[in-house]
This record gives sequence, structure tokens and C-alpha cells, in this order.
Amino acid sequence: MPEENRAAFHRLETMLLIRAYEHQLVELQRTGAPGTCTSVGQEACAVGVVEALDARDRIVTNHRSAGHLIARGAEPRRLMAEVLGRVDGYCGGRSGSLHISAKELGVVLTSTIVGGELSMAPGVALAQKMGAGNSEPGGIVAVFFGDGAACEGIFHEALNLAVQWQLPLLFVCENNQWQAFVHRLETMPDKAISAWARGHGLPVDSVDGNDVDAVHAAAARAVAHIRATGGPAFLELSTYRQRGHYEPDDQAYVDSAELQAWLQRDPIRMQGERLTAKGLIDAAGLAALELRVRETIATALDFAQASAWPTPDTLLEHVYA
Ligand SMILES: Cc1ncc(C[n+]2csc(CCOP(=O)(O)OP(=O)(O)O)c2C)c(N)n1
Repeated sequence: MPEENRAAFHRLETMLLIRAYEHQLVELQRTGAPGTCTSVGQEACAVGVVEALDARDRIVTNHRSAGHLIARGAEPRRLMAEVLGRVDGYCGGRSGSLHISAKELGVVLTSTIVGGELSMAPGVALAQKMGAGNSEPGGIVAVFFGDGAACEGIFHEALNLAVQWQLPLLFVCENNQWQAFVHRLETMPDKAISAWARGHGLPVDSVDGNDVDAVHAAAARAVAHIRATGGPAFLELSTYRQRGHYEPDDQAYVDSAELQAWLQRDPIRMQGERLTAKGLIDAAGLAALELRVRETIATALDFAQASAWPTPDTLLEHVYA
């Protein structure tokens, strides 16, 4: 199979895996497990961008991080163990879904403080540039944040610093149209995010965030620019948060016509249709792929539920003071 087709398949399977993982978390939450903020509908952003990074690179992410982690190669069973607070989780069960970090994957941190990721990413990028700490030569940093974070002052501070200090930093705004329970058009003019970024004098690309191939192509261009110049680049990915802000959320405030329109452009559906149109997959092939990811998630759940709770005598371990 040509490389291009293999990549297209891999993107579809990774998006399916992210979706199945998050749907499992939603189910778990209904039975009393800790709630999470899912990225359902935004999988193409995570998969397209993370695939353009390499092992030297670092990721700084936010409260919708499952896609970024899974696209980076995180094991769903260890993620699930983390969310359930078990010792086999990436942070020994101490972080839940909102504060995960995975050093072995180069995922430096998950910030649940909106804009917190933007305040820390320039520092991580400066370390990469200086060859400090655990950085690797030539490595860059990708920071993921939402349209709500783009309304905060730190957005401009981070962009200004990255441009002035020429930091190897890829800004990735997942514009999912929502800021918790507020539609973004109540807080900003349409098309504001890219315009604001452009004002800081760095390359800016606005892309259909539900088209995984388009996201990947734009991310690859941005990463190439950062590696060639050492300076930052910016991507705005237009997408849609299909589920609520967190679980459970009845989405009573959502315009159902808007939601339905975006569901027609679901990123997994679009990639499935693209592969089908190329004759690379059929309905049976899609069903087999879906079955495979469901089995992976079922095994992950068994693993997570069988994992032990941290014991009280470890309470003060990993505490920084
Ligand atoms: C500084 C701060 N203010 C408010 C909150 C509560 N909060 C959590 S997520 C969120 C919405 C963020 O919107 P956006 O940045 O667009 O990200 P999205 O949730 O859409 O992915 C808010 C207001 C917070 N965690 N941190």
C-alpha cells in the first residue's frame, strides 16, 4: 500500500481509538467515575498535528488532552488507569484527566487553568532552544489551547514573547466554537483569532480542523518553518465540540441546527468517506476497524479496573516543596 494511503488509514484508526476511549470515559462517568472534558468532534486536530511532530518535540496541552496523548502514542489502558486514580496511570493516579503529564511521550503538562498552557509553553520552548534540562537538539514545542484561552491576555503575551525571542513554538488553537457554556461569537468577532495572531508577525494558517489530512498538511508546513527558522508559527483549526463542556452536560444551551450541521462534517465520518471514495475501505472494513478499537478499549478498561489504588503511605511521594 502506498505510504499516503497507509497514513490515511492510520489517521482514521487513531481518531476511532480516541473516540472509543472518550466514549468509554463517558460511560464510566455515568457509574460514578470522575468526570472528564472530552474532545469528541476534535479528533482530527489532535491526530493531524501530533503526527507532524517527532520524538524530540514536546507537547503542552489543556483540559481536552486525550486526543493529543493518544495520538502521541499514550496507551489507553494507562490513561484510563490514571483517570480512575490507579497506580498504573501515567502519573500514578494522582492527576486524573486534567493534569496528566507523560515524560516518556514528551507531554510536559496538561493545564486545566485556561491559558495556563500558554503561559508555560514559551518557557518549555526556551529550554528547547537553549538545550536546557531534558530538551533535545532541534526539538520544538506544540501548545494546544481553545478559543476561550485566545480571549485571555496571556495569549498575546505568549505570542509576543515567542516572536521576540524567536522560540520554536507551534501555537495550535482548537477553535471548537465553545467556551464552557458560552458561544465564542458572544466573546469575540468572527475570524478574530487568526487576525490577532497575525498582528504579532508570525506565519498564521487557518484550516478546516475536521479534515485530518488538511490539518496534517498545515501542521507539517508550520513545523518545517519552525525547524528552518527557529521561530514560532500559528495554526487556527476550526472545529466543533460535539459533546458538552464536561460530563454530564445536557447541552440545553446549544443551537441544535448548528450542532447538526457540524455532525454532518464529523472528522471520522469525513475520513471514512474519503477512504471509501478512494476504494481503500468498504463498510465491512470500517466495521472491522471499529471492532478492533472497541476491543482495545475493553482490554484497557479491564486493566485499569484491576490496577491497585495508591496506598496512603505514598501520599507524600512526588510532592515538590
Ligand atoms: C483561568 C480559568 N478560568 C476559567 C476556568 C473554567 N473553565 C474551564 S474550561 C473553560 C472554557 C475554556 O474554553 P476554551 O479555551 O475555548 O477551551 P474548550 O473548553 O472549548 O476546549 C472555562 C471557562 C478555568 N479552568 N480557568
